[in-house]
Amino acid sequence: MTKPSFKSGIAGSEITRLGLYLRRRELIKTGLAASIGFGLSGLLPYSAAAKDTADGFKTDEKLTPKDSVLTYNNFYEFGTGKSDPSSNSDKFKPRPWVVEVGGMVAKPAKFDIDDLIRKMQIEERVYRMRCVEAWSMVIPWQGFQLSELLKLVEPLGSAKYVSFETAVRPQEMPGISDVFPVIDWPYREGLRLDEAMNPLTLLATGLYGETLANQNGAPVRLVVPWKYGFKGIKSIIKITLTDQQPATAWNMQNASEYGFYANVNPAVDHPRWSQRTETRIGSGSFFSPDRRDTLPFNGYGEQVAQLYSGMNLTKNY
Ligand SMILES: Nc1nc2c(c(=O)[nH]1)N[C@H]1C(S)=C(S)[C@@H](COP(=O)(O)O)O[C@H]1N2
Ligand SMILES: [Mo]
Repeated sequence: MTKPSFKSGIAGSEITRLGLYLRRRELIKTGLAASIGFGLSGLLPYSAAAKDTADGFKTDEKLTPKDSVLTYNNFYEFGTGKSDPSSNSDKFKPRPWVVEVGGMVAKPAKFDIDDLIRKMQIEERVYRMRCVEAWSMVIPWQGFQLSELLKLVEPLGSAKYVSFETAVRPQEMPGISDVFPVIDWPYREGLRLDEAMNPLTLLATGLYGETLANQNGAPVRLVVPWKYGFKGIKSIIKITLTDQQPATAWNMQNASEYGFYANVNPAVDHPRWSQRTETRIGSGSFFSPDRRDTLPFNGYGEQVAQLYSGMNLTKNY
């Protein structure tokens, strides 16, 4: 790799930037990003080629600072505090890692995560993320469409839903051994098959151009930008196609507060707080928080509203 020069004027640095971007994509593909990622991120401020696009894959909204994305997390396997996942996940070993995909499919298979990353088209998606706790972020993810993985295993006509499970490793995940666990492990999630096949639905393997950190769900996690953050199950080991609506961790924990659909919906309050507005993390200040109106389907209505036509979204929250 040649050392880029930033002294060659605007045109030159733009070319360098594009070169780095393409090179970084290559590195992400070959799984080398972790080992030299710090070098790249030291060279220039991360700049995603972000534009608001008709397909919803990009947005030109300001990115949430990487530091916030890495330290303000929900990942109860490592504790319930926002800083617990970044503080307590250093023992977690995201490699080697196998994802098992089975159930109602013609070709069940076990995929080594690095084989999968080499095989799939790794893309960058800049998504707005909205947590059920009324905060939000804008994150540049790298990953591949869940639909591409599901196509490999050939879902049967009888399959209607997809269920997901997180690894359970008490030795590596200290929160699992909490005396009064909030979640009945393993953490589980589910989607309807058409939601899973929607092009917005991503399996993320990186963010900010670097291999996914443990606290963000290494080595592979779900990202569904029109749903509340808890649908984005982390550190996935198992994906199962079924004809029954899957049990989900938060619905099992408290069904009146967390539904199966969990579509971002400002018109339906959580029983204990409003969902009408959200606080954007990493922008604004304590005295003047960046508070905004929450949009139906988190602003992705154009892409996904038709999945729910005729459904009562107050009942199916
Ligand atoms: N396995 C697992 N996945 C999980 C969670 C969890 O506790 N365990 N928390 C969810 C919640 S509530 C949110 S908001 C997102 C947060 O993702 P982030 O920390 O990468 O922003 O992860 C989701 N995925
Ligand atoms: Mo969340």
